[in-house]
Amino acid sequence: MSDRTLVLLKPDAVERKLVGEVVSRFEAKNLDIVAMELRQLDADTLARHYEEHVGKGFYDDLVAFMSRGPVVAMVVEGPEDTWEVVRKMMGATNPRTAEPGTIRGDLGILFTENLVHGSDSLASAEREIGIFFPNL
Ligand code: RTP
Ligand code: MG
Repeated sequence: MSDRTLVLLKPDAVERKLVGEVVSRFEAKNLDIVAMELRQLDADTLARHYEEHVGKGFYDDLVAFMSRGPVVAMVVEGPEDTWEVVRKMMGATNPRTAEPGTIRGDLGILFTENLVHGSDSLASAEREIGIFFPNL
């Protein structure tokens, strides 16, 4: 059974021209990209996407960062547990402590500017795909 998750290549990844590098890693892992679009996010979309973080101390900085330029929104598909496979490839939230070999561990340094988002559960994946690609 195939299984999908939402990935966002954050504005820092686009600015630093790391889109190809990150997409290559997902392709090398033999995951399928079933949707992909460059998109400027607005405050409403971010409030839906990051609903569990609305009102937290870091939320305004997160929104400012996530809307400072376009993101690449993607739906990635694999055979099973795709959200978990992608999160493993992304590494820990803080790039400074993310393991080498992971996207964040290899390519990032700053906490907020951690290059990539991946859904954190199957339920989150379904919810987030519905926000970004409601017609899938
Ligand atoms: P994401 O949702 O972006 O994939 O990241 P994540 O699951 O690894 O981390 P999450 O806890 O969902 O946090 C979302 C983003 O908010 C920023 N953050 N800052 N200052 C802080 O304490 C703090 N905590 C989280 C990070 O940029 C994180 O990616
Ligand atoms: Mg998260």
